[in-house]
Amino acid sequence: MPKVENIVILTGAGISAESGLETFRAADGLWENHRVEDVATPEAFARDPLLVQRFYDMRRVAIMETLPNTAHEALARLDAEWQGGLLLVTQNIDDLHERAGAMYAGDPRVLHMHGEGLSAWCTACDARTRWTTSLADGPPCPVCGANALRPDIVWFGEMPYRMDEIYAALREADLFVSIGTSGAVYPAAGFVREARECGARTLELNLESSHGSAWFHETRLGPASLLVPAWVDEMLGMAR
Ligand code: BJW
Repeated sequence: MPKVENIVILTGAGISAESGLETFRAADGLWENHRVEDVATPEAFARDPLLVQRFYDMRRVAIMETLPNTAHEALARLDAEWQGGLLLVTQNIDDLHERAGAMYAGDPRVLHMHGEGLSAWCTACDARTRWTTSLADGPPCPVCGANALRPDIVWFGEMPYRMDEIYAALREADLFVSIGTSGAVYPAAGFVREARECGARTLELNLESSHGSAWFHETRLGPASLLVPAWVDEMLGMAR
């Protein structure tokens, strides 16, 4: 492989599956007979805020009951030891990358493009507050007091966070690695194409082929808990 300096990693629900968090397209993507696409939208929130708040209350509890697995830990080790550029973009709203990174000194380089489950966003004053309890009871915003808190989540039809930063990193990347994502949701599904057209080598690690597999130079199939630590060993071995 040519020399690698800058790495961009994209993770999806598959990396947290072995920690016990269900993926979106598992269980037919249903929650209490609602399609996830019908809960995770601003229109759904406007129509039935309590339903949507209950969905995310449940997700918040699940996140807090879950632990990082060996795949999160391996990426945290790569982040701590990799001397070149590295950006870990996650579509996941859990904090398992951060918790795995807490074992190492310094802040992990993690960007949550679809928001964070343990954060509440006040649509009145725009403040974001760490949140670990229910939002369904309609608590006031701790900053401005308005009853305008919603989950700090990017729903369908909304702009994912920090896209400029992500595209800048993709343009500079020598290696783009996608882990445990189906490639069904844009714009994340288009990152492989962007990185490849800008000259990066592209690698996919997934349990099974995804919608975007044809765009990758290489696909390795298997569970993230095995594939990711093995790949990280390879990368750190190469750098020494
Ligand atoms: C394992 C494993 C193991 C299992 N080991 N692997 C038509 C065409 C193109 C786009 C659109 C379109 N119509 C509408 C759109 C836009 C829309 C979209 O993409 N819709 C699609 C349904 C087509 N996108 C948007 O609206 C986005 N905004 C947007 O586009 O703004 C405009 C814009 C334009 C241009 C530039 C920039 C912006 C917003 C998308 C927001 C997504 N939100 C969600 C829910 C919120 C978070 C939450 O509630 O948790 O985010 S949807 C849901 O899907 C969630 C996920 O982050 C996201 C991706 O899912 P992911 O992670 O891939 O999970 P799965 O379940 O799909 O796949 C799991 C994978 O793991 C599988 O491949 C398994 O094999 C694997 N796996 N176990 C390894 N052990």
